[in-house]
Amino acid sequence: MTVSSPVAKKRSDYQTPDFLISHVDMVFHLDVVKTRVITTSQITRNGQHDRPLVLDGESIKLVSVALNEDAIHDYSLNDEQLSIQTTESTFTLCVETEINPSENKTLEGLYFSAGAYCTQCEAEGFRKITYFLDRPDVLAKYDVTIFADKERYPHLLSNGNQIGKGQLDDGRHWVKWQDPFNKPSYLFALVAGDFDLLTDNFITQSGRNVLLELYVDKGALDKGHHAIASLKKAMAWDEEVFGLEYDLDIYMVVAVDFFNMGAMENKGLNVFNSKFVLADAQSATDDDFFNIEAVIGHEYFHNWTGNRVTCRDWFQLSLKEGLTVFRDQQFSADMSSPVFNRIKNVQIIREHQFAEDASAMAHPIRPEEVIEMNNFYTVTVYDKGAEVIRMMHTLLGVDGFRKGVDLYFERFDGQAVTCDDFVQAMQDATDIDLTHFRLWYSQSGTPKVTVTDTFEQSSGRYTLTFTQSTPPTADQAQKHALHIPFKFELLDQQGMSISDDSVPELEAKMIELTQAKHEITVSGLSEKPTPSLLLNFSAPVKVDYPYSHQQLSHIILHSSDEFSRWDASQSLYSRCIHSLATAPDSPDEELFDSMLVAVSGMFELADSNPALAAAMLSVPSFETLSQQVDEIQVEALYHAQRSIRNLIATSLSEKWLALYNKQITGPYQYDADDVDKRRLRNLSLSYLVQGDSPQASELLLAQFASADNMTDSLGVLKAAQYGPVDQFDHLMFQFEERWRHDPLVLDKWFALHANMERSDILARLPLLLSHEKFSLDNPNRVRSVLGSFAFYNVLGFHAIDGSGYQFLADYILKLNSVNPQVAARIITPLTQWQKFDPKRQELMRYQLARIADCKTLSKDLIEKVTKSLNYTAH
Ligand code: B3K
Ligand code: ZN
Repeated sequence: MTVSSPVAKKRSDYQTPDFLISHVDMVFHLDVVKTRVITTSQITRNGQHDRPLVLDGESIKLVSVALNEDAIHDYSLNDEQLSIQTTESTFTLCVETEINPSENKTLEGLYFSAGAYCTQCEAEGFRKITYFLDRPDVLAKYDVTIFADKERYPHLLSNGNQIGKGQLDDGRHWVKWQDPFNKPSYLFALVAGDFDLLTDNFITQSGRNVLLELYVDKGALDKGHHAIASLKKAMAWDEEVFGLEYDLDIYMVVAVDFFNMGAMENKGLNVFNSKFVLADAQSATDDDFFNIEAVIGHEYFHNWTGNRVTCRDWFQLSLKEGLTVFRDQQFSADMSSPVFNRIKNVQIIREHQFAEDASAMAHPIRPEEVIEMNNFYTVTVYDKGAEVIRMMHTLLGVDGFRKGVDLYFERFDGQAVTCDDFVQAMQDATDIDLTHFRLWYSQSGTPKVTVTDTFEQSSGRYTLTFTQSTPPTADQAQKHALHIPFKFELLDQQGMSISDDSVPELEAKMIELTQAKHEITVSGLSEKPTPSLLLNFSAPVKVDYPYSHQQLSHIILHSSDEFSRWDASQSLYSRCIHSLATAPDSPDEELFDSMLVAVSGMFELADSNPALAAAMLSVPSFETLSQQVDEIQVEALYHAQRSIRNLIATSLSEKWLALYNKQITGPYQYDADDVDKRRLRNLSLSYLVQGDSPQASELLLAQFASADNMTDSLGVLKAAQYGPVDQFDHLMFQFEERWRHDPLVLDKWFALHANMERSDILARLPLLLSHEKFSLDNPNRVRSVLGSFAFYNVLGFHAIDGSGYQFLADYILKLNSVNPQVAARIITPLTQWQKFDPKRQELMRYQLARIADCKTLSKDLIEKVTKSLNYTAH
């Protein structure tokens, strides 16, 4: 079936704006159903032309328009634009609009939820507030005055500095804000509500005092300390590593419960999903603490990479997102374990970005065409974008990279620019030619580097051949060779890294691949070395080399790069799992034995490098394994993964028990040592339950009863998933009793249920959705039930009768009219049908077609469903 779709915007069609806006004065009269917004803009015609002023606007009521203070009526208005014909070249435009914030469930524009007003304008939400040139290359200074009832909304916030406030006789009050920095409309923010406030301060490197304010739900003040501490760390880190100092006198963060994504970097007034702010030992896991630090950092880092220098148009999104993700990754690595962080980054790429490349949504990190911009906040733009920045960091070196970033700010501070501008600055600052490298911005897909080698015993000559190719993607048939910094080393039989100063690539431990094929030769070797390839995942590519399992074990023990030791462990597990999936009746005992010997050795690392040990002792996820095969055989692959885990669990049960017992911690503290211990403890516990260890049940109950923190409580529930259903249900019941008042903890409970491997899962999901605490209006809830099920409940979602797909499709149709952005996010697993067997492909496409038939489908869903249904492999 072929369905038609709304017209896409193309990157190549970019035109400079016809008009510029230097100053905006906004007045908000807040009301839950009838908010009035009066926007007065100083506008100048950009260049010589007589085109009309065309302003964007959506889902708002136009009340009046005045040009230079005279009311006008001869404008034209449609669902998306207000068009005004004028001959003036500089003028004042006053537009009054009316909004219904409580009806706005899209959580974009101005909305009212849980008793507070809040805005979300990126990417194109400002047009749901007023008619405006809602594009990132129109930068203006904003004054904002907010009027609202004082008792219900004591805090009235917007960007910049507070410059006035007052009280009216009717119970309302007002506050006026002024942002001294030019900004695009997507960085505008307004929040009004009754919050508890946590304050702190930070002295910048130049000695300025910055007031830090964290606004949280009433009663949640104690859960804000980690976020504030993280913010201070991020501010200090950016000064130290990039020389970047905060530029306003106040930095505000507001935590809200209803939010479409993680957080938003509005100038001086970040709005956060409460999930990435609130934490205490009892209710938040170590991962939550980690994520809060990372997201607080990410939004803070945007102040320079995104706000001071922003994007010319939305196709350039990776300019700010790829760079800011790279910066938050470096920050997290510096705050905790670099190798553990690198592994996490790479897992996201392998599980999700490679899957996106293999699907109909494949796009380069700088997309070429877009229907709904919100669909392009993707793992490709963000995480592959960060990998592209990381490759430049590798090619330029730490100092070269810093010089490039310095030049970028020197040239472009206060401007809206392109990805090309960024790369040019990196090149000009270092004289390193990045012409070829730029192809990473326009070419989509996952490159594959195939490595082969030969060794001549008689002469000791060893030749390594690297061949790169990128398979065609849904959006692009033709691919070219990329500039790939490929790190590697050669290990001798003692596990030493071989050096030879006549082979510069070997000395540098890196070869820059620029053509389809490269070869290097090393002479005088007495034995064939083992190549350890793509050290630290130096490029977002797949590598193919015919490793023997002895070679993998050798790398696990000896590579000088910790990431590669982990990577080799994952290759070894993958090999076992795929071999069992393809031949379940004839297990390769020799391979399995050698894997078990390697695993056994990993326990030795638990004391000296616990973070690495924990990562190495975990087998690859189903999602990672799926990207290693051409066609996913759901049951075979899933059960093979379970069997290999069981084998590791049962064969090494004594070691797991000893490891469990060794992880002794005092009262909860979020510090690296204790985090490692809890990680190893809970990993051991889950293996003990999987291996049906006689102590398992007792350990689960004891840990559940004694845990003083959420990491250990949740560790019990996760492990209990592998044990008897009755026990799991019982623990879940107790957990719900204890935590039903806490929305963030309840999300974890919902997610655990939705992920459960059980034959009656499709009958249980409706129960979850009718739970009194479930609401389709709340994105966190939707993600925890529907998102967890679709993304991670492999057997339930992919049930061969199609019931999982149908279930998701039913709810996507419901969500379509509530929150299209969230609906378009959770449809992703259904659009990735290409790698499944023909029967499942048909079932998935059938549900997509059902969704496509909806007459009122949002642009967000039309774009994804259409692309997916029209997908043809090149
Ligand atoms: N810039 C925002 C994301 C906006 C998403 C709009 N659909 C958060 C971030 O990346 O920091
Ligand atoms: Zn971001």
